[in-house]
Amino acid sequence: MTSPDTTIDLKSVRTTEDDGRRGPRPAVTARELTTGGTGEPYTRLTPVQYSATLGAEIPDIDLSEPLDDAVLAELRRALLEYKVLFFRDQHLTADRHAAFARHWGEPQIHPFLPKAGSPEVVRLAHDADAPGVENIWHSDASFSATPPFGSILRAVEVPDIGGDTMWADMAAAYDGLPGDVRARIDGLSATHDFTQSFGKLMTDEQLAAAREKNPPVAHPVVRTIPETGRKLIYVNQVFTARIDGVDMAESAELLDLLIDQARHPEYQVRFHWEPGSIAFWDNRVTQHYALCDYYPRPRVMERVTITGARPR
Ligand SMILES: O=C(O)CCC(=O)C(=O)O
Repeated sequence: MTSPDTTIDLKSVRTTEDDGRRGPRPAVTARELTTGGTGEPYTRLTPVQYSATLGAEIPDIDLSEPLDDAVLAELRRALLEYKVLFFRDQHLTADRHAAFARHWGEPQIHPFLPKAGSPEVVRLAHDADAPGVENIWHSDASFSATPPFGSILRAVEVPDIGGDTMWADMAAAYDGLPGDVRARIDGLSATHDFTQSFGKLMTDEQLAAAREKNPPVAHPVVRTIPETGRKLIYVNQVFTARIDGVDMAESAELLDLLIDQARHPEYQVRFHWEPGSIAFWDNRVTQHYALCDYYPRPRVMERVTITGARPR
């Protein structure tokens, strides 16, 4: 007896939301992925796009020099379009780094992370004695009532191999959610809390003092970027403790599903650092993950975050 032909017809794989190919978690269905930019041309910058929906390098710019209003306006537009901007060969001092950040708003003082001299510059230094810990998807300081609008990270010392950082576009991820999941999460809020991350490294006394100044805060699960009107998934593995108003099982199920979206490579960009590299990300719409594949070699970064508004 001959065996039946088990070849499948790839045309039968539709780009519908009802895609049962890969089990219970939504997979990325085939659709056109774009940055969502306006299409308006750039006249002062020449962004070089890295990935389908996010990430662009901005060549031919010197961030140590004063920047005129037209360049700043195009940088702002590029940040909204590409969500993370990369710059090479900048070699800024910490002061000039903070001065560049001030173009976009007031630097936010991080309540817990070590500083590099000035209170607005966070220093993330890792080596054999202090292994990297940023290899988990997150957006910076979402435990704050007004989380940073943006973060500007500068490579101070980078390993020759490894130590890349990845970003995920949570607006593209929201767009890719099945309609029934979007219907479930629209209008929900979630509690964000530093206790489950930074809090674990504190003494009881430190924790009590830190909680007083940084109480748990509720943010919408679906956040909207006012400038673009784009909706995005605004929960992350590091700081989101629970979805409010549903039972713990449903909260865990939804958080698991939503946090998982950052892990789809279709929504990601990856950046390899060189001495003098800078990344400037929109901390509202992206999450990031710093690979810890360089241990025990040293890697030193400095970061300035820019105060944001209350998420809506
Ligand atoms: O060191 C990196 O590449 C990213 C650091 C990070 O996760 C952060 O600044 O929040």
